[in-house]
Amino acid sequence: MTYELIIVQSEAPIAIVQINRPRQLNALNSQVMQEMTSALETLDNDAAIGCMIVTGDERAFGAGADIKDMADATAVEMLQRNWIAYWDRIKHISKPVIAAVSGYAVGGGCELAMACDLIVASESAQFSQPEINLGVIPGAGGTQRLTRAIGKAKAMDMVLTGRALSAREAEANGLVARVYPTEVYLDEAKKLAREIASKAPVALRFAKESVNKAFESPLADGLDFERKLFYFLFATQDGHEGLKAFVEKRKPEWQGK
Ligand code: DAK
Repeated sequence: MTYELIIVQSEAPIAIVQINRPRQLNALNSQVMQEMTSALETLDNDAAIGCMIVTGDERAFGAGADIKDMADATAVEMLQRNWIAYWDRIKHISKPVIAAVSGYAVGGGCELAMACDLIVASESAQFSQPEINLGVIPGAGGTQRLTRAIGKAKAMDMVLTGRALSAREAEANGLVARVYPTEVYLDEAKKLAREIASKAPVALRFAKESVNKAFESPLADGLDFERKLFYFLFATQDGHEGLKAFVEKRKPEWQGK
């Protein structure tokens, strides 16, 4: 498949999906979202790939939804564009997805980063939900995922004023997992992706699902879900291989079975 607004690079066992609208600061439109979700789904079905990175460029991860595209849209047109379906498709990717963020992660850009499983940021990254300054509110998870990540006080501050969090603030408040100097953030994200991709694939998939479950269920249900996945892993070859390799003091060899 050929893409116009994203660049997909496969560096098995990882792959990088880069938004490529630098002149618009990687603002997201339907075509970008369509291409990105299709690329992630294709990579999710590629046995050679274990972890994906979504990124922009040094200046902007993404400056949000394309404002020019939305300026004259009616409510019904916005509804019919069914934008939120793209975020749902990203949510259903089974392999881990890292957002490697530098520069602006604004509005839908911040929401896209939060829809990934973890965020690696450059020191120049800044995260904001400035929709209030456009007379609207975040519409792709900005009031929900952000609040779960950083808590009510900081989320209210950001969503009611539009103020940005620096990379360091975002890390201190639990939005970002790791921060690196701008020159190396993408290399570091790739290293992390390779480390993740080296783990047992089924366990990786269940680990991601189980952590994500914590955002969507009461504790008792989440614990129950986790326990069932845990038992299931004892029915996999890799589950036994990992335990035996430890006992035999050798490196495990994963089969993905
Ligand atoms: N859309 C379109 N073009 C954008 C853009 C955007 N979001 N952000 C920047 N650009 C364009 C600028 O218009 C400019 O283009 P030219 O004038 O050169 O043609 C170029 O990118 C460079 O931008 P600036 O000259 O403004 O660059 P600066 O460094 O001075 O400023 C900035 C960078 C990021 C602070 C500034 O560009 C800015 O404030 N941009 C807007 C950021 C913003 O408000 N983003 C939130 C958009 S609303 C939905 C769910 C979610 C959403 C929508 C629907 N559904 C469920 C239906 C999401 C909504 C949003 O994200």
